[in-house]
Amino acid sequence: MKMIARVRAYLSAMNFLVGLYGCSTKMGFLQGVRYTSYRFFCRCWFLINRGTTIVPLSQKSFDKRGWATFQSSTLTKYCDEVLAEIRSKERDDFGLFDANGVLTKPLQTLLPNFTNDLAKELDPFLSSIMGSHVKIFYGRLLKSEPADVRSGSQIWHADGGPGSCINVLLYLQETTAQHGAIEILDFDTSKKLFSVEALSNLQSDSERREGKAFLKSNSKSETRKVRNEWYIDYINKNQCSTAQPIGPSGLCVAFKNNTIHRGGYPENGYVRYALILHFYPALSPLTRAPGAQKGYEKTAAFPNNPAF
Ligand SMILES: O=C(O)CCC(=O)C(=O)O
Ligand SMILES: [Fe+2]
Repeated sequence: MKMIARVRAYLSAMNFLVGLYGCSTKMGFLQGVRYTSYRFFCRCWFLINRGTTIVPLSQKSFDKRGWATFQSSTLTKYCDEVLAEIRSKERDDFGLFDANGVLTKPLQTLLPNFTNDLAKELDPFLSSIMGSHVKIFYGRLLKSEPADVRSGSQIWHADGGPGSCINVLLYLQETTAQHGAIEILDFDTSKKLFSVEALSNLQSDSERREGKAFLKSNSKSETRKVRNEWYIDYINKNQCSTAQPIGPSGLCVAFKNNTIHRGGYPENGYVRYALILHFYPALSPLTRAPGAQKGYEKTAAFPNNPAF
């Protein structure tokens, strides 16, 4: 029985590591390979149809580093207008954001032209880092306010969706460290940390305690907390550099869904408004995405079908 459990643990670690290095995801090779194959298909399609205009270097460096930023005066203008609209709505509607700071109305009611306006600006940048056209799976508007302790996405974590997913955070006002700008660990270091964790799962608890490796707890939230402390320890001991992109309203921070990050923890006296969008590879340009009719509500953490 013990032997079977050991073989199972090895196979599961193998599935995890091949998924991580082959498909850039924590979900394992068996689940993640469909998304990576579809991204490959979209990249080939894009390459054939775009010819020489593609910039493969920006896609490669994005894959390695795990994040990139973009800004333009049009985006700033757009985000300023969106924030003015939110602030005016907030005056008459105290329930505009829920207890978690998520907008309670469908995104389109607040931003009717949101895809078309954003698409024109973001499409070239996102296509260059995705290496293909892109489409949106969901969008959420977040208002982050000061709290006594970090919780949820404010502690170090990786989202763990498909490796083809790019998260985009669009700041709706000038965002500094005090506003709770996002902090990101590069993808190469993130992968190293995930590998140590996967390999330490093969050890017994006492072996792990000895090696001071991260120790899983029975509760999910407790495990997240312990993992966060373990990440902080690793980052400090190894002097890993973490990036914290800050900038004017309209700054777009794109990062790999599986790279380690934390954010949205403003200091007292500060508030942060940001739009979070999840992008996936597509065969046609964003401006022609059928999602514009369907809306961008979050119905699941990630799509079941990569070709949604
Ligand atoms: O609010 C933030 O800065 C972090 C958001 C986050 O963790 C995410 O979008 O996955
Ligand atoms: Fe996250």
